[in-house]
Amino acid sequence: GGDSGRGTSVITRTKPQLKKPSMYRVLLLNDDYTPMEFVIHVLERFFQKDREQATRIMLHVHNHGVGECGVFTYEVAETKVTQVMDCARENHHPLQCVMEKK
Ligand code: TYC
Repeated sequence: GGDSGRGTSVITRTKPQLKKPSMYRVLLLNDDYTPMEFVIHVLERFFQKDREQATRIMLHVHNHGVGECGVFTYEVAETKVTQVMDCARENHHPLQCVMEKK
């Protein structure tokens, strides 16, 4: 801040903000009821996976309880979670999708 001669200026930030955005993992959680084919469809539609990648991720979630769909900035991750949860609810499946800071 400018000092007009009486020593009243404040310290202003001069360092340029070049921080990388925080990244968030989007995860699918296993359950006993959502059809495997529906999970594969979700991975293809919302995470741009091909059939082979989608099948591998779905089976990982099925066998381990949780698995990563992708890593995104906060707003993109939040949008993916909402899209998956809305799609699951519309189709009456209990599929759960969450995000976590990396
Ligand atoms: N466990 C489910 C079944 O046996 C399949 C499934 C996989 C469900 C991944 C959710 O995130 C999930 N039909």
